[in-house]
Amino acid sequence: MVILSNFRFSDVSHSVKLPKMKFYKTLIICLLFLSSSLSIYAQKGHDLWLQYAEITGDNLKNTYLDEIQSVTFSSQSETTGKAQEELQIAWRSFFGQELAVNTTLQNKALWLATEKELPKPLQQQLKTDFAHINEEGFLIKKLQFKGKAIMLISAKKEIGLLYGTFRFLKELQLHQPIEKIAITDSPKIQKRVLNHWDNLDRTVERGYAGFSIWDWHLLPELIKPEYIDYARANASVGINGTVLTNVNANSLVLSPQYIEKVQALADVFRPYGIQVYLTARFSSPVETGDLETADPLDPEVRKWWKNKADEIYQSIPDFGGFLVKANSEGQPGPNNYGRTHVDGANMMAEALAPHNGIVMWRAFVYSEDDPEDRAKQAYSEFVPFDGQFAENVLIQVKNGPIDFQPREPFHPIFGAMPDTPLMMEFQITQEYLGFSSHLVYLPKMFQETLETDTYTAGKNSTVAKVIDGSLSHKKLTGMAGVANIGNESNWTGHPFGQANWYGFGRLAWNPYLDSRTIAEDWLKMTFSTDEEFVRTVSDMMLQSRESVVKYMTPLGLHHIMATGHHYGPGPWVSNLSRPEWNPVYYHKADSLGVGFDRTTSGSDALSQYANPIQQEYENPETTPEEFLLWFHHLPWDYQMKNGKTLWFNMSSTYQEGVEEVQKMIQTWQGMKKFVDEQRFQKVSMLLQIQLKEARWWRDACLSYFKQFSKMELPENVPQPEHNLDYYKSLKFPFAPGIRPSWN
Ligand code: GCV
Repeated sequence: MVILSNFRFSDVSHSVKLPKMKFYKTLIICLLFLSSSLSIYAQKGHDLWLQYAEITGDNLKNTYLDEIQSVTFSSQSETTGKAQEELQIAWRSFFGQELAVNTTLQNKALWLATEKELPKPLQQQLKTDFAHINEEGFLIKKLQFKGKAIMLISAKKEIGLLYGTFRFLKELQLHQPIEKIAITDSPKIQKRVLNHWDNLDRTVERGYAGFSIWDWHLLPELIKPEYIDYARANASVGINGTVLTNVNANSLVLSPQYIEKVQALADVFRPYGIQVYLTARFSSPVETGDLETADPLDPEVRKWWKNKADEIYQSIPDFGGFLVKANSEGQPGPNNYGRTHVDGANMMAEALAPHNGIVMWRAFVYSEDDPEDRAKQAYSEFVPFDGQFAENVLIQVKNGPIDFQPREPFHPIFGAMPDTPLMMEFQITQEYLGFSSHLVYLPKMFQETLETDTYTAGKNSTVAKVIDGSLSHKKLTGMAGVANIGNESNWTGHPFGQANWYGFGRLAWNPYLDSRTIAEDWLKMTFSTDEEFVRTVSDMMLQSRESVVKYMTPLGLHHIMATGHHYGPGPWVSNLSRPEWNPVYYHKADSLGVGFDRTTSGSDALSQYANPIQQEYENPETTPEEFLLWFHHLPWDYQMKNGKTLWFNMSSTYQEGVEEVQKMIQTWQGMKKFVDEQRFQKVSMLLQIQLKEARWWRDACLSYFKQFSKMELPENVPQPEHNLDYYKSLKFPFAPGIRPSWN
């Protein structure tokens, strides 16, 4: 896109020799046409939900322009400068004009002022509003001040003014009548962080949208405009932190050479209220060659981390802290020295504490040497440490106990560590949900986890309450999302992948939001405010998550994806060195039935949940059917609630999933008039890939499981296109997102 927009007619015409002029003229005209149309369309994708589409309705446009005739800033900071820039970007795009900036407040002005900058009487008048917001919150209010009609955006801090500005602009994007714009809002979670699994060579682990957006080689000198757009997009939904590097960490990022590069990014993000964090490889003191051990109780090691933290803070005074994957999937950690997670996390916490930095210590641990059900291991390892972590440690827990599956029950750690701040980790990148070629609206899934009752402190102890700290009065709170962003011109590959980034941000700000509202807002800002379009496409988005569960892992099946890259089905895989990496470990299909018995007669993972979950799920008849095979091993002819067999239900659910994708295709075709050609075509083509892959999933899984069930497919389910050997033979050595060493 950048190349095309820099393309100049004169550059080409001079280099063309006369005899070939006609041919080249045609070529150039074609190229120009292509370049202009491509850059317009690519721009739409690049602009995400900040399209600021022209406001055309005369009434609406005139009211907005009449009510807001200028803007006045009481504070002049880098952050309010960004608010000003954003207002101008929006005004030009909405109305084709600049918004006048006045130093003195005029009638019909937008006024940005922090609480302290407001005149005393106004502070007094708004006392109750200010009492309701926190340090990052804001209020937007229409009021009369000294005979002037004012639209006030106020906050305790400058960052609140920027968030308020983005919210105000969102209201305009949603075509909200100006008299209805009255908002008081604050984030309910403190650390709202993207986790980039980006490597220093710019590959992205589980990344499906191209290479990393961080151009390490050219940093710190080259600051790409994309970095600013990234910051704008994040700030617009309230994301206030970014972990730049992969949790499978490289200690090089802690070297002075890289700290300088990180500093350059931190400088770009700071005015947008975004802190940078790094992943810290536990063995760094050894790998840098400085020490012979990384034992967290060794005084030299502790000093090493302290010095490292001091060094980073010298360059980046608002550095956020470290994210650590320790003793997990081959990463080094305190266990290597006979020490515990508490020893490791607290050592780093001690180094960061004087600078107000935090440690996000991951609870994603399981071991090949532990014969225990993998779903139980993290709980068994972490819950006994409840209350022992330092104050500036957040334990980062994945939403479910296995690994970002299309559907998992909530992680039993939520609610089980009342004396430890727990941070949610969602995966926005679709490692197990069709990569960036499947349209799957994830906020629906995130909401499902957040609103689930853990019952750990009686009824209504939802996961959201654990995360926002309200269940057990936590001071430090957080939510992380593994980013789905890459250097694709539209950031996420699939145009609908943007909704997952957007939705993550909205839920991190307020984990009680309804995913339908989020989808509707996103559609209006990204595509069109047309009612028919928004209703139809939001229905499709909300259904999409259930569809992927149906055609990949219905009824509680899980982790039956192909090896390594996790692309496509692989329920037959049984030859991997670690038992819990093999799909057969999870479905346990045999002639007697299918599913993982996690009740008292099996692994007893259920005992990690509170009652009534334990009691209800102990019995297959009272277990929600979407989790049936997660908790039970049942005969193929087990009778389900609809009176049909398990095999019948499994097969028809796979088929339903495929049919739902067909329906999505039809729905999308009907939306052509609302969407620009480029995005319309891209989504259409991707939906065809999704359909092909949904059929592949259905056919491969049913062919495989049929060997055990020995039962016929229901009439409405077509016979698989190929035999099982064919599906088993498929290999994808170059599927994206894979760690080279796992290939
Ligand atoms: C970054 C899963 C993924 C890995 C990922 C790991 C984690 O196992 O497949 O790629 O590693 O989760 O979350 O640490």
